[in-house]
Amino acid sequence: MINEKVQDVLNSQINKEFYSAYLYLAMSAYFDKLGLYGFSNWTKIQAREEVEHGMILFDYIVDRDGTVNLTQIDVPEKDFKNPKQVFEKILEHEKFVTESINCVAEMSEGECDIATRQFIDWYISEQVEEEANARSVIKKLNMFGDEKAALYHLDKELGEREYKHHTYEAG
Ligand code: OFO
Repeated sequence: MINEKVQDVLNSQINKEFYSAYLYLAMSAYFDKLGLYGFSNWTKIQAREEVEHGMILFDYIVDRDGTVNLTQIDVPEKDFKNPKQVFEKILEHEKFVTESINCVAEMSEGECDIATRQFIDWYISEQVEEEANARSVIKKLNMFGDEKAALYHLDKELGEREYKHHTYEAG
């Protein structure tokens, strides 16, 4: 059985992860329209990872004999100014998700739910990686400015990202 307050924050985290997937998909569609298929690939793969993050939380609640409570997912923003603005928004969003994950950690610790406290460690590390990834693209975009050739190369680089499957297994 899982503590009810912890279950609530985990359920709300599921919603945030699926919203993240929606947001990345909206960004991917924006890049497709610009013909930046590498940027589109990168954000589409990130969307798949976000679905996975949501599903890992889902499976964890089930394993703890809790109740999954799915709620409405907000409509993501879809009008963006340029690639750099998209990555600034990604960084801003991931910082928000990091804070939310920190709250799950704090809540599980406060409620002496050590299993959840341990479980959430993977998400804490994942957030460090996601913020760093967004920062690294922003730095490159800052360096290149509006240079078309550089954007072309970065698009190629982001097109090389491959999907990595993560799962959660109890025990
Ligand atoms: Fe699930 O890490 Fe991004 O939002």
